[in-house]
Amino acid sequence: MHFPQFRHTSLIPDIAPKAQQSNYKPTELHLNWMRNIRLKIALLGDAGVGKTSLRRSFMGQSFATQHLMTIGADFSTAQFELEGDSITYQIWDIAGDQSLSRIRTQFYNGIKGALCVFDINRQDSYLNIPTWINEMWQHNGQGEIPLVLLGNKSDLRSEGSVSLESAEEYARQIQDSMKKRYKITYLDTSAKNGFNVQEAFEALAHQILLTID
Ligand SMILES: Nc1nc2c(ncn2[C@@H]2O[C@H](COP(=O)(O)OP(=O)(O)OP(=O)(O)O)[C@@H](O)[C@H]2O)c(=O)[nH]1
Ligand SMILES: [Mg+2]
Repeated sequence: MHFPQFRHTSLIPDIAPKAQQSNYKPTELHLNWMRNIRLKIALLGDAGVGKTSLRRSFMGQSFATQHLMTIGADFSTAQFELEGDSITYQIWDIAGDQSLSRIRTQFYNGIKGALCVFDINRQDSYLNIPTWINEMWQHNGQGEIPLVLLGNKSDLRSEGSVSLESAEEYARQIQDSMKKRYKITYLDTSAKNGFNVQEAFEALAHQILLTID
């Protein structure tokens, strides 16, 4: 399985030192540089839905069975390639606990997109999604920005879970309600077994790239 690599420094193309030589003429290959794109994104949703677990899974880190509540927000970076571009995500994993609601609005500033997560076995976390989306649109500084809706813990799907059809219909409703014409995707995910985790992070980057192209 391919995992994104941690990067804490900016990505500098290999040929940069060569380009500084006075007799250097760029070849066709060198002109075909990958774009290095930095994107600040947020993970949001109720406490315990699995935001930190999804982030850890995306970064190839092990699954932790206990819930270690995030305080405020966790910041990390991850680098991966998508459609010929090199993407460096700056991920703000925002605490879902309601007692932290006053401090978390500051973390939305400048984000380009968000993964909005609920637990498919907790209706309350599903019903709270509009509150999260509105809060994020209100505080990111650009209004309606791309998002991907995630129903996590799909490894525990049972009869009483939020159905795929309901969640997909809800994603369509969000899309129709927006002034901007973004596609809102819904994905079932499992941080436990990795189902759709890579796809979720890539789907968000894909949508964001469409807005900045
Ligand atoms: N079975 C299963 N359990 C999961 C999954 N994702 C997370 N969990 C469990 O759910 C609990 C909460 O996960 P976290 O990732 O800490 O949740 P969070 O959304 O970051 O919570 P806050 O930081 O408090 O906002 C932990 O016990 C995880 O092991 C999943 O996909 N499947
Ligand atoms: Mg967390």
